[in-house]
Amino acid sequence: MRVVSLRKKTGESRLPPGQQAAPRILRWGMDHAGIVNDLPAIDRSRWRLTVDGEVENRLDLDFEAFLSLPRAESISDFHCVEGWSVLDQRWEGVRFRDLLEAAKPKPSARFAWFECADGYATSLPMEELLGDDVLLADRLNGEDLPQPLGGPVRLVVPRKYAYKSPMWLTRIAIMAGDRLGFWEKGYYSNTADPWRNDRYRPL
Ligand SMILES: Nc1nc2c(c(=O)[nH]1)N[C@H]1C(S)=C(S)[C@@H](COP(=O)(O)O)O[C@H]1N2
Ligand SMILES: [Mo]
Repeated sequence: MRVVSLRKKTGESRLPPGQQAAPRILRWGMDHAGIVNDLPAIDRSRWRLTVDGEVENRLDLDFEAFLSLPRAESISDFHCVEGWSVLDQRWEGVRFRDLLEAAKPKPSARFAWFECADGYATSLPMEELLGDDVLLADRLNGEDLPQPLGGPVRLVVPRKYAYKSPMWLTRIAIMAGDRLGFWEKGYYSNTADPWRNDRYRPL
């Protein structure tokens, strides 16, 4: 009896198949999929985010301009494809759809390609990016987003495995067609749906 209620409290029933709840830690160099050995050092005062491609209004934002966009907050769970999940993460930042609106997408805009300061890249179809819970986050759990977790700004897409939540964002290219990201070119799924246990690319 005690074990059952404990599991409910820790939210285990909310976990997608094959996932285990874990505390949020600064995972740098441990078990995120880091592709470089050093943290990309990006000072907020030097940070820039470009939004280009299939848009009428190319954006080149500094941090101050980013902060002037409409702000939003979302509490969500975060699922790494390697099997750990962190529950109830409070992200604050700018909704992807509000940033997209500022860039005035052309009718041809169907995918977004995300580039990061460490050389990582990933992509998502537009319809997966328009939800209330999809944020360009600069704050997490009431603090400025720490650099090891993607600061100054990362994307958060809670309904996908976390390799679709790129850290240290530098560029968003809006595209008419898709292209495969860093892990998706290898054996990870390009659709990446935790609720369907959709971890690997079909052979
Ligand atoms: N730029 C960049 N973003 C990235 C990665 C990366 O290596 N580089 N790893 C991804 C993976 S696999 C995971 S699990 C999460 C880790 O996020 P966390 O540090 O908040 O746990 O970042 C994702 N975004
Ligand atoms: Mo991951």
